[in-house]
Amino acid sequence: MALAHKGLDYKAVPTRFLDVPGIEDGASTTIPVIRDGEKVIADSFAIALYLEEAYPDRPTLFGGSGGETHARFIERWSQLTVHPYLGMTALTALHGMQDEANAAYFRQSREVRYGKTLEEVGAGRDVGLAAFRASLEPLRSMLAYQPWIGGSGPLFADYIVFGAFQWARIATPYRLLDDADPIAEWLARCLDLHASLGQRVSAAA
Ligand SMILES: N[C@@H](CCC(=O)N[C@@H](CS)C(=O)NCC(=O)O)C(=O)O
Repeated sequence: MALAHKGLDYKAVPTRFLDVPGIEDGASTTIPVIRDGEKVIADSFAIALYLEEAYPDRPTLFGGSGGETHARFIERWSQLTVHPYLGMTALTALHGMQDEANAAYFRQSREVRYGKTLEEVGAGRDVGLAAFRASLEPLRSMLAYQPWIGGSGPLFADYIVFGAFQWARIATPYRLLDDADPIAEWLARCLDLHASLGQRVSAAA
């Protein structure tokens, strides 16, 4: 979304978990990683900061230095509040999408991270749904003031949270939000951005 926002051409390389350590001579233990000429950058936020600095004449991803620091708050909120529950809904489905070797790696690494089996993690999703929806209230009530986290148009902060929901959307059909929820409407707007880029990956059935 950040690359599309900047209007940059790119080639995407889908990568399996076990292939991540081999990317760009071991540049990172996680994806995304981008190469731009001689530059290799890992981590979504670092990539967005790099794009902002390298392509200042393209549409801004942050709207200035205050936007960069505020976006870090959104990123921390997304990772610490939004991601854990989305992971709970999506883990077993993500496991089911892997080949044998990647499934074994995914199970082992995630079970260590969560301290439970994947099935035990997933079993908490119905019980946790109402609390998850309530935890999104700051975003929901913000949408009564402005259509995007970025204000009148989307910024990287929108893509951070959208990316988390997109991860769940392509993994599981589990209904995270009520259709009438303003957050569901905002997600639909995100899916329409940049020639409906987000819709090029189908929702899980
Ligand atoms: N905060 C990082 C998180 C990246 C991340 O966790 N990536 C996962 C996949 S989406 C990964 O590469 N995991 C590798 C592994 O589990 O071995 C970012 O946004 O770039």
